[in-house]
Amino acid sequence: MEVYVKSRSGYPTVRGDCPFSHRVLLTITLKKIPHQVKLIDLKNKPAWFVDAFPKAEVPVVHFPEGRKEGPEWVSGSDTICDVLEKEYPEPSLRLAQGKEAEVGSKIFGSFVKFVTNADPGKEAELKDALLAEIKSLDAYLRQNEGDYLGGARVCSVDVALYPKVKHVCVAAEHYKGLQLRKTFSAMDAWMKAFEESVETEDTYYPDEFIVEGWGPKVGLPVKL
Ligand SMILES: N[C@@H](CCC(=O)N[C@@H](CS)C(=O)NCC(=O)O)C(=O)O
Repeated sequence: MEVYVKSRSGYPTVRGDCPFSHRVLLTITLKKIPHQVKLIDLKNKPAWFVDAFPKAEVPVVHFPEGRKEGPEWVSGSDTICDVLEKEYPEPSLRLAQGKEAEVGSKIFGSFVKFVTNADPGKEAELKDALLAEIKSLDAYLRQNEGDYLGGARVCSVDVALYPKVKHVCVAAEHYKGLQLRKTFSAMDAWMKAFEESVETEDTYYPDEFIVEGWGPKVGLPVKL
């Protein structure tokens, strides 16, 4: 299986900072699925990629000949992770309880609105909206038993949310001066557990990649 992910901004041969690609790589790594990583430079997309995928977004996965279901290209992290869960059910990343399904689901959208805001009159309102979402995640984790959103074992919601929350924490500190991990300690403990037990060299990228990636978008409303 080939996995196409974002390269580092300005470094086409280095794996980059896309939270959706990160989610797929985490899923593949947890499930120990044999794969090859291929990089796409989003500033210089190959013609075949743009022709094949109208949205021209990563991640994209290519299942080769020899797969039981046949060769196939699959795009979109939701669809990719659903297919991987079905075809590689062990270890299971299915939700443990169900109540964790929607936890933190509005954080990334609130963050994008805040970090790309160009209107000083809206700054406080957008900051408060993001803080309210983070506070709600922190409160959930505080009353939760176990290191992860569904309890003792990591599930697909942790794997989808952690990469986004990492972006939020790193970029909000660098560009907006918010120290979210220091303020929200239950969220910080969840992130530390994830970093120590789930993240590996094959999935990790340094904070500076995130800072570089968001730089051109800060204060510049963009459709993501
Ligand atoms: N809904 C998609 C979103 C993927 C996405 O937005 N990827 C970004 C990189 S982080 C992308 O490829 N953007 C295209 C571009 O920047 O041209 C998914 O879940 O996979």
